[in-house]
Amino acid sequence: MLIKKKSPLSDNDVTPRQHYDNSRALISASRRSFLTRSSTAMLAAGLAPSTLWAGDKIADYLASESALKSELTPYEYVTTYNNFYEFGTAKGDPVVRAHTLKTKPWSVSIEGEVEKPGVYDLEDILKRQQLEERIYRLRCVEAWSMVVPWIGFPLASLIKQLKPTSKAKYIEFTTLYDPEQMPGQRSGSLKWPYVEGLRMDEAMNPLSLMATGLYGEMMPKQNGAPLRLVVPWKYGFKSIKSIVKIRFSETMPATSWNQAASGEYGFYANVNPQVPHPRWSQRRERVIGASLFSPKRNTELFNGYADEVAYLYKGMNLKTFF
Ligand SMILES: Nc1nc2c(c(=O)[nH]1)N[C@H]1C(S)=C(S)[C@@H](COP(=O)(O)O)O[C@H]1N2
Ligand SMILES: [Mo]
Repeated sequence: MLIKKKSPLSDNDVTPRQHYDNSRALISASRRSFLTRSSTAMLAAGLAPSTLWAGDKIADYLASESALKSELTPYEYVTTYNNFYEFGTAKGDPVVRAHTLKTKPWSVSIEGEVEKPGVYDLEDILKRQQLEERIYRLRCVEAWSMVVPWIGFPLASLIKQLKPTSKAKYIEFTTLYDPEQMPGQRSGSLKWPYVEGLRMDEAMNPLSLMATGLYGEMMPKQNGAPLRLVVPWKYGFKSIKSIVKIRFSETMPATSWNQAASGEYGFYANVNPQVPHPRWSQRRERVIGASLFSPKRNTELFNGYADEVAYLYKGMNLKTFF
């Protein structure tokens, strides 16, 4: 069933950041009832508890979210310390260079094993989604981390509307390719365009978010406007920015960092302190925005989201499938 609700964030209606705290309260209130209602409906439909959030899992997530509020990374860091190689490889490059990205109009091509392929205007996609706030930890494979209040909608909600066929086992995302707008694509720092992917059950997990904003505002360009993925239990490179194509496929997609160095960056890329990167440990993380003298944080299995996602990897060797 489609949720036909106008998105609370339209262009002429951007929440000024000084009002952020109020708007956040509103969004989270509607989100809470939304989550509760949808999970009850899924239970009523007899879906297996492993594929959805039972009531206690929602409670777990909401509890962890409220704990995260006190750890929010300041807006200034979230929007100036970025990885977005399309605009250069230094952390400070995207914020000064991403202004050349044209985010309007924006369309997303839906392809592959799906009943509703086609090129969709982002505005039309958003009209059918209920935006909500999600406060998530973001753990980069480079061993630093942030806590970001995203605005977005569950990837599962979009997938259900697009109706993948029974052959669809994976979902592949592609970033815009346009060296005029993305000057970093004139260099060979990666093979362009940037591609990422998930297994279908990972994509359907309620934590997988399509984000359109942060801190109550429209997504800044350097953070992947106008539409990016956020997968909080995986290393940051899975959370692909500025998405123009979503493809459903029977086979595992060839993803950018895995193609660039398959011994260093696996397809799964689940945050795991027990599996070191070949060139550094993953046991600890530098908290961006914290004092230089603060101790590092201990990295958690699945970035702290094990209760919500561990079932996806039951029986899999996480050292082999890193
Ligand atoms: N298209 C694209 N998406 C990308 C990247 C990139 O270089 N290009 N970098 C990834 C990495 S390594 C990280 S850690 C996150 C950083 O997101 P942020 O800048 O919003 O914190 O974006 C990910 N998504
Ligand atoms: Mo990253």
